Amino acid sequence: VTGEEQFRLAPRLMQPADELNRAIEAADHIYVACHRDPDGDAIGSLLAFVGVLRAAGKAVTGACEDPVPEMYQFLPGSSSISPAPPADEDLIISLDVGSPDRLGVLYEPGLFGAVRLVNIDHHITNTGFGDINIVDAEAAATSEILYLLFQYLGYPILPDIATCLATGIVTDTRSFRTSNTTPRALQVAAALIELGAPLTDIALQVYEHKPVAALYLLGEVLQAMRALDGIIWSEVTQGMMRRSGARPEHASSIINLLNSTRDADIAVLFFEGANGTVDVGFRSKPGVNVADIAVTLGGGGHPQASGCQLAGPLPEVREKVLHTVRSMLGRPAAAGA
Ligand SMILES: [Mn+2]
Repeated sequence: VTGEEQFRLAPRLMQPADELNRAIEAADHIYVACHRDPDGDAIGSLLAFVGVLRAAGKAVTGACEDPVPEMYQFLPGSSSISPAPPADEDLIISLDVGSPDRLGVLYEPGLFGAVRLVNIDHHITNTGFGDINIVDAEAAATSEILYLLFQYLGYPILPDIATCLATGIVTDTRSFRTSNTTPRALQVAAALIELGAPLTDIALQVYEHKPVAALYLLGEVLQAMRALDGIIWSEVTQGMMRRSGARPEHASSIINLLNSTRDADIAVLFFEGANGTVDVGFRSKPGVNVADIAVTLGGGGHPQASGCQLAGPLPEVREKVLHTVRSMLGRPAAAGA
C-alpha cells in the first residue's frame, strides 16, 4: 500500500463509523467517558470528542472518575469534565477503555445497558463491549483513531481539538518512541501540527512542568527499587505520597524510568491506593509481552505497557505478581530473592 492509503481510517471501521454518525445525529444528549487514572490519551481523546460534538451543536457531558491531572489542565476544555455517572443521556461513547471496569465508578451496568454504547479504543485486549465498536489495535493512541474518524465523518478539526489529539499521540507513544509509532501515527501527528497543535508547548507542559514534590517522590521510589533476573520493580506507598507531597499522577510516569535500563526487559511498579487496593503497572522491551501477564492478573493493556488492579496488602500483591511474571517468562526466582 502507498502512504496515502495508510493515512486513513481502516476500511473495516468505516461501517461502524457510519453507524456512530447516525447515532450521534439521533442523540439529544451524549455522554463521553474515558478511563480512571487518566493518561494524556484518555484526556486528550475525551476533550477532543467533547469539543467536536459541542461545535456540532450537541449537548454533551464529558466524564472521568478522576480529576484531570495537573499536567493536562492546559488542554482546552479540561475544566468541564465531570466525575458523575450517566443520567439522562441517550448515547454513551467510551474512549481508550479496554473493558468497562476501567471506567471505574462511571460504569453502572443498568444505565449502560439501557442506551447505545460506543467503544472507541486501541488496546489489543479490548473486549468489544460496545453496541458499536471502533477498535484499532494498530493505532498508537485512541487520539490517532479519532483524527481518522473525524476526517472520515467530516468533523472540522480546529486548533484546540488538534492540540488535544496531538497530546494523546505524544504521550501514548512516549514522544514517538514506542513500537506502535507507525508511519500513520507520524502522519496523523504531522497533520495535527499543521492544524495548529503546538508540539513544543505540549512537550513542555507534559514533561517539564512537574512540581518538585514529584522529584522527591521519584527519589524515594528509586531507593526502593530492586532488579533481578531481568525484572526491575519498585513501589509507591501511601507513606511516600505523604512525605513527598506528590499526587498520584506523578507516580504513573515513574514506571517508564524503571524500564530505561538495559539490565531489565520487564519493569513493574506497585502503587498502593488510599483505599487499600494496589495498581500494578507493567512495561517491557520489544519481544516481551506484558499484555498477557496483565490479562492473567485480571487487567489488560498493550504488549509493552499494561496494568491491573489487585486487592492489597502491597507485600502480598508484590509476591503474587512477581511469581506470575517469573513463571510466565520462565524465570524462576534465584535463591533468597
Ligand atoms: Mn491510549
